[in-house]
Amino acid sequence: MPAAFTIKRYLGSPGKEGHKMKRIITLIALFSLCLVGPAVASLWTDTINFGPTYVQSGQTVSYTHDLTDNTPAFTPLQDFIFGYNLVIGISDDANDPSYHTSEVAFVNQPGILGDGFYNFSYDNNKFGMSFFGLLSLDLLGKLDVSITSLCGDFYLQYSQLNAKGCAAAPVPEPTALLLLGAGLLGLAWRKYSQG
Ligand SMILES: [Ca+2]
Ligand SMILES: [Ca+2]
Ligand SMILES: [Ca+2]
Repeated sequence: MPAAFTIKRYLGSPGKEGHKMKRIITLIALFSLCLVGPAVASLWTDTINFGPTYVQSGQTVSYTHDLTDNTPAFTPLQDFIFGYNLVIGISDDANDPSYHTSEVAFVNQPGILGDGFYNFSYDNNKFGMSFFGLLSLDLLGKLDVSITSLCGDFYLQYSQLNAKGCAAAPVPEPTALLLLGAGLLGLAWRKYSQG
């Protein structure tokens, strides 16, 4: 049944006082929902290409994923992120094949939960989120990461941040909302007083 027809029938059908009040309250509730404003499910992705960058044994490379300069941009305290992952591409330099089994890279994020050791299967490795990483993304739109070679040397290829959340939807014109609200309330009141 089309929504417009449902509302028309809803307002037009006779009923007892209690039912009418219920309808009025429903309409006011619908109007309030418009004022709060809807949010749109969003995915923000930020990829840093390192060129690649050569990392020698014991060396640390630090970088920051910044979602505030992306298109569309993440706006802290307006948009909201509830989850993310980090995909990091590292390849071996192939100059020291005897070290392949012992090379270790440590990936460090804010907090401890998202930290981990790179698995040298030379595939892209995925790291989960940490609480402090999530906090940093929500408050600043940024995530600090550092990669340290604990043993061996390799090439840092890229780092990709995938963040899931809600973007604040554009807020409708206040005048239009007031007109809509006044219209609905007027209509509801007329039905109520007629009954
Ligand atoms: Ca960025
Ligand atoms: Ca950490
Ligand atoms: Ca190596």
